[in-house]
Amino acid sequence: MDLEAVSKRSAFHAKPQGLILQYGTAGFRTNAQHLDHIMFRMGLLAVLRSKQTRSTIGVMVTASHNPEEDNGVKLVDPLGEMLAPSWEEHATRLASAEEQDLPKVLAAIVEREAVDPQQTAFIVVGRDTRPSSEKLSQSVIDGVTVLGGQFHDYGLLTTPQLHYMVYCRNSEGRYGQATIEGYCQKLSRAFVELMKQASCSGDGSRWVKVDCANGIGALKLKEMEHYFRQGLSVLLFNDGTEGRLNHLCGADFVKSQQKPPQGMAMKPGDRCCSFDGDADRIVYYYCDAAGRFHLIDGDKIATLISSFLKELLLEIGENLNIGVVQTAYANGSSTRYLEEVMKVPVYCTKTGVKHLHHKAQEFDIGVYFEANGHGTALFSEAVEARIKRLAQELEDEKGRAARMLASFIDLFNQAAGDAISDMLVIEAILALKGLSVQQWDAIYADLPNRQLKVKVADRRVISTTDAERQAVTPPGLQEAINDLVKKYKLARAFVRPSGTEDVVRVYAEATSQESADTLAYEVSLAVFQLAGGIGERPQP
Ligand code: G16
Repeated sequence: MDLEAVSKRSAFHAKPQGLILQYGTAGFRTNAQHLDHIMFRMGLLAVLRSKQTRSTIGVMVTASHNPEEDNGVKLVDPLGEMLAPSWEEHATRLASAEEQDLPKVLAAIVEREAVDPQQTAFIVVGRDTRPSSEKLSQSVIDGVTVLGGQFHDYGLLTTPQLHYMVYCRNSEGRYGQATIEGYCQKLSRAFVELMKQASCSGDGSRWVKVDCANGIGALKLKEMEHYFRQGLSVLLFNDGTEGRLNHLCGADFVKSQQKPPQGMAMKPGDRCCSFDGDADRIVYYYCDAAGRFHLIDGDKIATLISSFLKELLLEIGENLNIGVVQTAYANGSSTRYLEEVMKVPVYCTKTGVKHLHHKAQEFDIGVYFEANGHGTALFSEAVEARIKRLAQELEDEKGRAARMLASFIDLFNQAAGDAISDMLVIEAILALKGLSVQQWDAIYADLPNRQLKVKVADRRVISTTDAERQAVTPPGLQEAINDLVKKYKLARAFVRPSGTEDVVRVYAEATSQESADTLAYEVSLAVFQLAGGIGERPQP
């Protein structure tokens, strides 16, 4: 490894003195102007990770739900998963090294991880539609090539498509073909197969309205729709031809504001959904006859999916162990419904798909969703093989259920939460069960809730425990939250520093919207006062 060449090349991607960024919930994220050196260095790190694992590693340039002027980067590990935690630490160290220390930090990672410098490296790169993404992905490639790595640049991709490509390449094609064509065909074939089984919807008359957040999801749906048109038509809104990315639209806006995106024509009862900026999250919604907006978030998606999978297993006669994984943001009603009515074990992890994904891998079938609509279902290799065998062997109703489950296994993107794949899964389940969006929504009633953001000087002053449900520091904050929560019936609240934005997030839940709103405001004020709030004080 020619560390001198790295130093020379790095001068073209010089780190601004003193700028320290951390590998957060989903990689590095900040204003795109500050990211050139990070991109170059993540190209370097991807090469080391690829050499160490002797596998293809992915690098995705995106800031997902963040505003258009931000950008970000994350590395994708061999099975399409998020980067291993010990390597996140290397990433932060590498990103923080001043120019003159870069060779030393690289050499330390090589030694610590026993990287064989002679080993070849292969990196795949993808990017979202942000104006800054193309140039930043070139900086990644610069980092890859200076360390002698080979690469394939997929150009514009959704984040989950890049995860899929990495998984395909490292499974020697067992998971699928590592091309856009392969992705479209695998998912569409499974979807169309399922729609043939739906009595009233296999005739091509089914449609759904999709808000694409003015992002990559629009391009990729347009590219893919002819593959599945037989089963579903998609009417695209916020497709990027006019508005700004994630501005007043997209899954994050709809979930956090609990209102429809701008730019979508919604009639009462229309089934609508929103993707986020890189199409790894999805939420559904509709308006009732009185014009009232109803949100169907990741918790209800998890409930629909896990109950349907359970029904299929019952029909096949297979007793497999299904678990659902959520985070502290999961609505209390969803957890109660899953545990008490559906009798499915529910686990809570820290925010971040990486945490949920690993927990979900512990089950035969693990369904994980964050309330914000980020999630998927995972099937163990043994379960996948068994179901696919049963699909061929069994006859009658049992065989039909096994074949449907086999198709669902192919339809889920098991590398990462994927808005396109999840939308097709949801549409297939609704069609097969003959459920309207209102009937789905009525499975249980969400507890009213509110999410707010508070600006503080340094959000790292807040640390948490118990899957982020309790604040450990600063002193007195958790006691203050406890006292506030006590004032309301069946209420709960927590705070945590965001890993993707420079804010502290506040969540409150109560039996009425008014109580949830007031509690969220009061907790925000406590954060502002005890954790060094800056700027405008939270307003009621
Ligand atoms: C990312 C992560 C999600 C997480 C979200 C918000 O989503 O992949 O798991 O829920 O950030 O994280 P935080 O609250 O720490 O800011 P995305 O869609 O932006 O990639």
